[in-house]
Amino acid sequence: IPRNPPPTLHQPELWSNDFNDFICKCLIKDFELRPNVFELLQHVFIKQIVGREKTLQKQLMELIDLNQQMGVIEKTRHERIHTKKGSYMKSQSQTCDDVEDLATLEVLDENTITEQLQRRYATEQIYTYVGDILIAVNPFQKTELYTPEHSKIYVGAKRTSNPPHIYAVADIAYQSMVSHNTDQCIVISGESGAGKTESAHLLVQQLTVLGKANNQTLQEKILLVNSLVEAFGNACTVINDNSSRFGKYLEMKFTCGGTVVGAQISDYLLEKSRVIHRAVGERNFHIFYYIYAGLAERKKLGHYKLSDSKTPKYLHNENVKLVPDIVGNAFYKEQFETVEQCFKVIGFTLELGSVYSTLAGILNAGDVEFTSVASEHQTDKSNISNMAVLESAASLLCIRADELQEALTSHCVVTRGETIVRSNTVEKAIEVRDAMSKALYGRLFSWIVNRINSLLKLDSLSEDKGLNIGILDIFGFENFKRNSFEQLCINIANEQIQFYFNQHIFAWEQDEYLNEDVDARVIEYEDNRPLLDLFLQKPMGMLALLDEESRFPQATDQTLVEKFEDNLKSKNFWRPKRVDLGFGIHHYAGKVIYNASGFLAKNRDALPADIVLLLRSSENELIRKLVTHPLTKTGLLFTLYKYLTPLVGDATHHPRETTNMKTQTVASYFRYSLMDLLSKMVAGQPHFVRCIKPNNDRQAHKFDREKVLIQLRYTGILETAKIRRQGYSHRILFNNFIERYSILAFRANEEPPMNPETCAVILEKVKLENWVLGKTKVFLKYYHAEQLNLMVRQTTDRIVLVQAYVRGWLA
Ligand code: AD9
Ligand code: MG
Repeated sequence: IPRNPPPTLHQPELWSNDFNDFICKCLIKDFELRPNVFELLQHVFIKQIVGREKTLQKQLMELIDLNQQMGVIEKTRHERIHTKKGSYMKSQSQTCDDVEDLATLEVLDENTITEQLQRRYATEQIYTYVGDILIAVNPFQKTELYTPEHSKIYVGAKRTSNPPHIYAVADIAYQSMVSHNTDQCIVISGESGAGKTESAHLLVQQLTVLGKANNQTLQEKILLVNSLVEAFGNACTVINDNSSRFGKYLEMKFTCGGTVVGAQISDYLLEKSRVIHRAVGERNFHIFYYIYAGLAERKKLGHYKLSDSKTPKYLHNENVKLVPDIVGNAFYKEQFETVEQCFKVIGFTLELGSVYSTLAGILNAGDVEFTSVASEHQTDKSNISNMAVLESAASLLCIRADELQEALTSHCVVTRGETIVRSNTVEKAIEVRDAMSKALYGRLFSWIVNRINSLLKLDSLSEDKGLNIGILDIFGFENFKRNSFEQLCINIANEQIQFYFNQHIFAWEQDEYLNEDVDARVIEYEDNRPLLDLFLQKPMGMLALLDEESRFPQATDQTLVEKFEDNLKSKNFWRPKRVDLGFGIHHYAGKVIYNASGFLAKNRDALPADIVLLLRSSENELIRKLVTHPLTKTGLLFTLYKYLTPLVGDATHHPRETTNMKTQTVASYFRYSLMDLLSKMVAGQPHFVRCIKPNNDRQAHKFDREKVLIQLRYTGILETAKIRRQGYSHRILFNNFIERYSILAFRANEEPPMNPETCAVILEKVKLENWVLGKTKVFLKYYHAEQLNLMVRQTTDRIVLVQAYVRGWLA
């Protein structure tokens, strides 16, 4: 008899009555008692209660039988890790008021949710679930959450057995991809500086662990790609020192067995205008500073015709001095080495020099200056006032200086079949110069992304086989003092993503209830469909109107705004009084006043034909490539547009199909990339990570409730919490349900009929409540699924143990 038998074992009636039954009941019902029961078996039962062994053996054999029928069951125990403070461990940290899933809260209002997030944030628990959505509050400091031990415990673990974590999202997406054989898509959203890009990195990191990249270099490459793309696509802004100035969709490719074999990146809407102009306190793309510092270190500034004393115009900033702010900057030097290393690992070797000279060429071009010269026929002609700089630019771009001069200061017009050369005014010449710089940089960026893609192409598997997990990291909603064309595009993209989110969470949920005759209370939510129609409809949507106006040579930004006012009939659009060229949009996330100044030029994004021709004559192969290939991407899935039609109001064409390169506008390309992005997203099963910025000062331990509340409101988290609680987040086909869970209610040799009644029997047997049977599926609350899975696991665990024990015993 065990020295300290648990209290139940002292109950004499249990001892004297049917002891066998008791043992078996303990084994089956009371998991916690198991160790004691085994001890008991060993010490007492076998020796003393002779004659009853047979019955016991028989019952145990049945269990073994069941076990075998279920195939090999592996016992996986995820060992909890202990952090120094011990606060990380769920069991220690979770007080009764502290929840890891907001959808389980009894009281569900804004205040409670904010309070929960704040309380968790105070103890460095930055992650919280709302049903199956992860909220990540930016800690603004290094945390101990990403150690290899963390990485390990989130592999294949039940979601509730560890605290919420971004690694759990990676795991859920991965397991769901492998077990359901479907593509997955992780959408990360949040405002600038909320932590989207960091989250994307962490996901990629964990996915390479899960995907067991057996090929070390591939794994290395996938992780390196980020730093390379960020050097070219990120910049220091007033909000974030490493702000992504483009949207990124990274697809990790896997074999059907789940081994990672490659990756592909799509980029959206690089903010090219940053090359030529930045708001106060902001900087150009990182790469310019990196090469400046790196080339200086190697004493190669001269080779690339960069000065070590005079700051190029494109890098001007109130408080940046070339020396020592850039040239002497140790961080930039280090980054330069990293970038060069990335280039090499990824497989760019020959082109490095060309990349540097293109960048240096852009910087030099930015310094070309013009003066106005009076002429007999035209009052304002332009001349180049610093020929030496122009020559440097030309030599870096490997074109002829006189031809560059001509292309900048004049243009050809064709009238009545005759080609006439007209001089450019100083303003026009500056415009052409900047257009060239923007175009070169934008195309260089796309080229790098394309090259990366071809180098990360799948190792061993053809494109159409295999599975993928996409990770979307796209700029959040923006509302500045002055909002221009770029903000409009960004906000439309966010509007579209919000719509997708709503569709996923609310509409699809409701649809399923309807189809299955399940009565679920209709949840009210803010439908932003009217806004999408306002922007994207044809021919009267805002982007279509913008395109139409861009085709008229005489149109101005003023006529554009008037056109908007005349045609856009929506309560979400208005013209504010006393704001020249202003118009307002009431976005899902709030009201934004835009200034239409420059809209037409930005939309046309015209690169004069003379410049294109000139660059095509470059002796540098890279530059020739940049201007020869069209900007549009290849290999896109047009067929999906049909699928998208209900999403966006109308199907659109690939711009290249209908318009030639000359007339392709930013708006039409943008519409098209939105479609492309969405087509990829809707094709996979979505997962959402909502990043929250706890304060505007980038400070650790500071939680601004008002600020958080606003973000919760416009990311739809409150509605999400509600619907997750009220709705049925798990729907399982009857057959699947019975296959999975019949073990909980039936014996191994029983074959229950595949019908809804069997499902009800199982659910009743395990005493779950509030489930519903639809026409074809069992509707479960999200916590039901977890309870059921836990019970299955406990049962199988028990069987494994019993089997192991009995094997030894019978032997
Ligand atoms: V933007 O829209 O590209 O301007 P993001 O991408 O949302 O923005 P980012 O991921 O760049 O924000 O995060 C901003 C900064 O917050 C980072 O540079 C880190 O210093 C900080 N951060 C974000 N997430 C974490 C984290 N999980 N742990 C530690 C973090 N620091
Ligand atoms: Mg970012």
